[in-house]
Amino acid sequence: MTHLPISADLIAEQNDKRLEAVEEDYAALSRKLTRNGINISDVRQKVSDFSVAVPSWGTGRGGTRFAKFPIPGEPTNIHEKLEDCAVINQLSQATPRVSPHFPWDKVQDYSALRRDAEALGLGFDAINSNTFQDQPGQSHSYANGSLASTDAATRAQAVAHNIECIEIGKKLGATDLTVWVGDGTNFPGQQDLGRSLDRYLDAAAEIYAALPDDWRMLLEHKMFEPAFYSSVISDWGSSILAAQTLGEKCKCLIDLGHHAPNVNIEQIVARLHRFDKLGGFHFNDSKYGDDDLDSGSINPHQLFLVFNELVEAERNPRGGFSPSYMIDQSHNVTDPIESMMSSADAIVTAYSKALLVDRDALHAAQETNDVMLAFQTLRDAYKTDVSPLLAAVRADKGGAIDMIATYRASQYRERKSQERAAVGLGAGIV
Ligand code: PSV
Ligand code: MN
Ligand code: MN
Repeated sequence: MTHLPISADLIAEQNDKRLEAVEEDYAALSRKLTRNGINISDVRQKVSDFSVAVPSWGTGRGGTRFAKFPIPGEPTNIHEKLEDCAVINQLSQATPRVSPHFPWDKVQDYSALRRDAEALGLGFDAINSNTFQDQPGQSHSYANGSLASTDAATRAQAVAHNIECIEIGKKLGATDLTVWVGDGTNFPGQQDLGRSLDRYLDAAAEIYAALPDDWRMLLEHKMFEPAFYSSVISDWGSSILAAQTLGEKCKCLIDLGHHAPNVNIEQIVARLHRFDKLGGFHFNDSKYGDDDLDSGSINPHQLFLVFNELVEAERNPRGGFSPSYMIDQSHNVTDPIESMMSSADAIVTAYSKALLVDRDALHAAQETNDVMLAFQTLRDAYKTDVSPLLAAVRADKGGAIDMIATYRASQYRERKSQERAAVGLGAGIV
């Protein structure tokens, strides 16, 4: 029995006001696609089947190391976070899973949490471990690294935490463990660059050995921060080498904010897929570094090009194709529910546009080196306004045509600000 947080009547009432306009625009889009030889129903089915997970940690106001500005009614525990995730999913109909982070998410009873999630129409996605911060009462500090620490007891503690995350994940029905470590150095000479990777690989192999058969370990690389001179798993090269060393069930996860400026991320997608190591994504956007801004807010074209490679990869699966899609964002100045609905929309938009690329025309232009035609084939798809299609898919599934307007009309946050305890001030999270 599901108990969804937003009234279905309110959604229907809000949709009624907008349905006629959506139907008109949808019919025009359908005619345009038919002229291009595309059956809109085929695209509609794929869009309807698409989903992306939301991060439990993204439901609260994030912050910077300078400050955090909480809003009234933000969640104070994992149960309230799930409730907010259910709002995002109910209105967007595109985010049915939550990716938790431990020990940030404090849980007494994992089976009860799973039941809670199910009652809200949610499941769990990749479990994120955390060995980049010390926790109260922890025996060994991560100040000098975790899986790559020079101290064997610290490495063992980091391994044990990751294995505990696998155990938690089993109870929650997850099948992926995402491992990001902040290990690295701030000074030349601080650590031996070769030996620190050796230590990381040995420790990671112990985690890998604890993976159930149907699980995957996703290695998330990041160029810098918190370490500013070198990071142990700094880039996709280090990541794929580690994943190949660890084994078949180890794949690479791309966080869009974790690269040097101007890096061609879509090419990284193609490379990882080529060697069957593309495991998943942390979607976000950035202007300067790992800004964790809303997906598609700065560079929606890059997001489209990433999805163009993903659609290409799906059609040419080689060893397989099942990347996990997750949002990883920090919402410092917006209501996180609104940001994540808008982000999910940007992600589904990029996917839908990538589905519209005339692949035969593109491949023919590539084969004959017709550069402009190849580029225009991508551009035609990118220019297409798919919003009526997305709105129709959402409405069909019980979601909102206008997600933000419907959310505001529901007064959900106002209600929660009466019910929930206030969140403290303080600096934010990584
Ligand atoms: C690190 O910057 C990261 O992208 C990892 O995914 C962490 O788990 C997450 O951010 C924490 O916000
Ligand atoms: Mn990330
Ligand atoms: Mn990050």
